[in-house]
Amino acid sequence: MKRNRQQESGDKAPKRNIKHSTSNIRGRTSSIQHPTSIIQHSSHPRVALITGITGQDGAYLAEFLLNRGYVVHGIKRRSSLFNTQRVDHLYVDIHEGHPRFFMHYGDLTDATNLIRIIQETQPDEIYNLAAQSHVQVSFETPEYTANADALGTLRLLEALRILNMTKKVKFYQASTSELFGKAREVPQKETTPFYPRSPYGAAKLYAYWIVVNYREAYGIHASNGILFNHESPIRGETFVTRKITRAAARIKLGLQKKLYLGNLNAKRDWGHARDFVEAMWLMLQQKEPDDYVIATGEQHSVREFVDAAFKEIGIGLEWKGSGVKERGIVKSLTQNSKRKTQRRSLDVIQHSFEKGDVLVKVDPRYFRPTEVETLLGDASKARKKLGWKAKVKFRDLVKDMVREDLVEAERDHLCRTEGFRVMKFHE
Ligand code: NDP
Ligand code: GDR
Repeated sequence: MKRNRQQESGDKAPKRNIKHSTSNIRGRTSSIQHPTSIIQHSSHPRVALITGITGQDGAYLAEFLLNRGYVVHGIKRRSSLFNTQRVDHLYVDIHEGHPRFFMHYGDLTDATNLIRIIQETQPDEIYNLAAQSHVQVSFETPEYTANADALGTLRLLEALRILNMTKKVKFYQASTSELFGKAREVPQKETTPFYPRSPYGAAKLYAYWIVVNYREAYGIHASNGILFNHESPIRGETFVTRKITRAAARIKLGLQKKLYLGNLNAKRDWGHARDFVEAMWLMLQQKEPDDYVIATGEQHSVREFVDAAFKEIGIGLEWKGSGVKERGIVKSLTQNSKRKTQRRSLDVIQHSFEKGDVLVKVDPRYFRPTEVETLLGDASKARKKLGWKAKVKFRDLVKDMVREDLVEAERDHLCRTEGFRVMKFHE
């Protein structure tokens, strides 16, 4: 049986709400266990296999399924550093309880390993969330993106055929609003024609159609969730929303001077990841497989997101200039900007900005070779057939993200002032 440092030391990761798991869990160990260990402890709960378990959606979905009594297996990639921070709070030491959460090393580019994991775990439901998911990065790594995002999906579906599991397993594919790309109609729904605008979008287009094809050809219960952007406090730091909320928090505490962004005019339909993972599960509980748009139906620009995030920390911005010369300037400072932080030692921080200072600038490095300018989803089918509706509103999403990033910034500030090293992340 594989053992990890956590099992050897008996160090059990604290149970906590995933909302709070973003900031304080860096460096926790992983929880790789051999699947035979579950057979001894479980009666007959449903078994889910999640690819991309270490990502934003993987973490929320794992928590969601565990709360419903599932045994959850996740596939994680080998990495030179621990990459399980988002799910460490779900770990239960095998010596201290009856774990229902297990992770296996694997990769969507490795077919034999996927076949073995599916054979060993015998899932009832597979959620294929793993992907090179960054649109801009897909222009730098188009071949790898196609391999993982397009062929990776094919490998999983083929594994089901090879293992003769096409009738046993329900399959969820993480499809995306990026399929609509240069959108042909507003709002976008299941029948809107696709027009992807990036190697990522094109790879996901293949994945979408191969899922439809395997459903029709082999009768697999396979569904595409065409999800619009969804965010959270554990969103990857290089996606625009988290980049903004992190920067707002760090600027407030004097850890960062400015925020550099690309296309401020881009418009997205932003929801909360916690809401969206429920829709994934609902799709697999239906009698028949199908494809669904999942969205909030509300749209905002990147500029509006910046405004909302800075408002949360008490800074009113005004925008001057246009194109690459556009900048966000401090127009007003409200009581919020002086709001007490959680730690008294931070209350004495002197702001390093004042009215008239430029806090946001445009850097053309973040422009994309082809851009998706505007996306807005119509999720009426999901509402009607799945009974699903987004609960978290835009303002609450921004609030949630800024609040958690403030906690993280406070910790960094404290470490720095006490002489400890703070990680410097570069985009
Ligand atoms: P993340 O980028 O946060 O997570 C992606 C996950 O995939 C990570 O666990 C990553 O591992 C893993 N992964 C990447 N490449 C491979 C590979 N070759 N083999 C195995 N695992 C791999 O994405 P999200 O959680 O935000 O999104 C989940 C899925 O939903 C993705 O497929 C994404 O494309 C799609 N999607 C996301 C939307 C969103 O707004 N969040 C909207 C629509 C679709 P590691 O941690 O090691 O990097
Ligand atoms: P997106 O998300 O491309 O929609 O893909 P992202 O947050 O990266 O970009 C959204 C929009 O913001 C603009 N933008 C910037 N983006 C980033 N990352 N960094 C910047 O500095 C910046 N400035 C402006 C972008 O140009 C874009 O228009 C996400 C991913 O989660 C995909 O996996 C998923 O499929 C889609 O959402 C739906």
